[in-house]
Amino acid sequence: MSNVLPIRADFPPGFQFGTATSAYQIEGQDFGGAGDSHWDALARRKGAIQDGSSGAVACDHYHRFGEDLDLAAPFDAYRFSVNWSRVLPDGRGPANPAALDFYDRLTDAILERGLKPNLTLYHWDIPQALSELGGWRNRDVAKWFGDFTEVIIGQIGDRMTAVSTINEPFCVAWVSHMEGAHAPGMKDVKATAHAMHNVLLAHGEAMRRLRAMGQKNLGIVLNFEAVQAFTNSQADLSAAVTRDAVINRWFIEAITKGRYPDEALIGFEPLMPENWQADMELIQAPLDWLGVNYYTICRPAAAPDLPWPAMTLEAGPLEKTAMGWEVFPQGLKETLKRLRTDYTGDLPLYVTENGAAFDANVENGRVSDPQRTKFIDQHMRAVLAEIKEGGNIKGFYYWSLLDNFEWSYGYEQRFGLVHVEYDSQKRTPKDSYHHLVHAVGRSKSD
Ligand code: IFM
Repeated sequence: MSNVLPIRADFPPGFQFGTATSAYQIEGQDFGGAGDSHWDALARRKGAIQDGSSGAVACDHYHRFGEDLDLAAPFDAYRFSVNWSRVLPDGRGPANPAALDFYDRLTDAILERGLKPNLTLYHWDIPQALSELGGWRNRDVAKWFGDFTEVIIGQIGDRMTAVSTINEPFCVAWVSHMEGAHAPGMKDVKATAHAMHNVLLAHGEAMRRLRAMGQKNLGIVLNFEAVQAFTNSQADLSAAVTRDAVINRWFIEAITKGRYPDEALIGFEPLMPENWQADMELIQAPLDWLGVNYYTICRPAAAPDLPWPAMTLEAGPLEKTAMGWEVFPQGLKETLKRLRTDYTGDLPLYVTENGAAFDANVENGRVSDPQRTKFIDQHMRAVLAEIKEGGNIKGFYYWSLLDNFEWSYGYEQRFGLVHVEYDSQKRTPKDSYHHLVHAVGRSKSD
């Protein structure tokens, strides 16, 4: 096989290659005594999930994790999450022994394959019992999440290489409470303002508990997008500034500078939880690393008739993935550079998610997906360009190891390096998987 991707030797020594997954998207909520999560509740709402599906079975990873980890094994690290509603089916109170046992066995299986476990504590599966108490809108979520953190870290923390608190707080807060696209499916600016703050408060509280437990190598995973105004009109340019403040600046600015951007506070200030300023010290807890998820570019256009933030996101001219997301690798380079120069300096950064959905079927035992390989190539080169300019980028994780439950898109969008045929649960590594293993897999080029 010839090399079509940058190879391990192109990256600095010790650079970590990995794949990423999340619990609700692959495990199968029906198994092992998991409680109802707010995604189960949303999936019961007619029309909420495009193909009417849920995470009930997903990739049946609960039973098939050995086979899946064999597929992850050629890389250095494996990023996965623990499902809050599996560990604490009612959100609080007694832990589910089957869940603790499952994550114990999963951890050992990761280690047995020589993979470094990179654990995400929260990847969107808050128990429905807590969602009914207000979920991320309720300030108590910080205590609930802190307690959950202690339970699961007490069980598997001793074997983790790295731990992050929350995956993509922007999606937890904004996409879920403002756009209504994710559970709990709300469209309410006050709920969003509270969630935007409480998700950071919960991060800060979890960091405090993790440090107190002596857990090492702690981070958070934020998602960023390139932002370009749809046109050069003053109104669109100003919509772009607002969008940038909400998606790209809100979380990192709170964590590294202890403040929220004025351009976002304009919309949120009157609705923020009382005395939010007093929480900024906890939120600013120092990180050991930052996870960066990057997929695409967005193009805000002013829409003065809509309520704040009074904008729509328009399609641009670039090549698109099956999600309709434009392919813009330069944005990854710019994001990493901006983080270095404006926020994180020399802090280690990991690209914890980058990937693309493209549709490709199994034909004669093979899945041909050249667009995905090209996408990976372009984004790996963007990382290399930033490293060359002095960026302290320590790793690159492809999203995702497997095709899986893509939230409100159900099973219709396929991000995996490995194709999953959901009826039979048969896994077929795609061509992109073979290319990536060939380029950076441990057995071939270490
Ligand atoms: O599938 C999601 C993942 O759960 C979080 N980051 C983006 C991915 C693709 O949409």
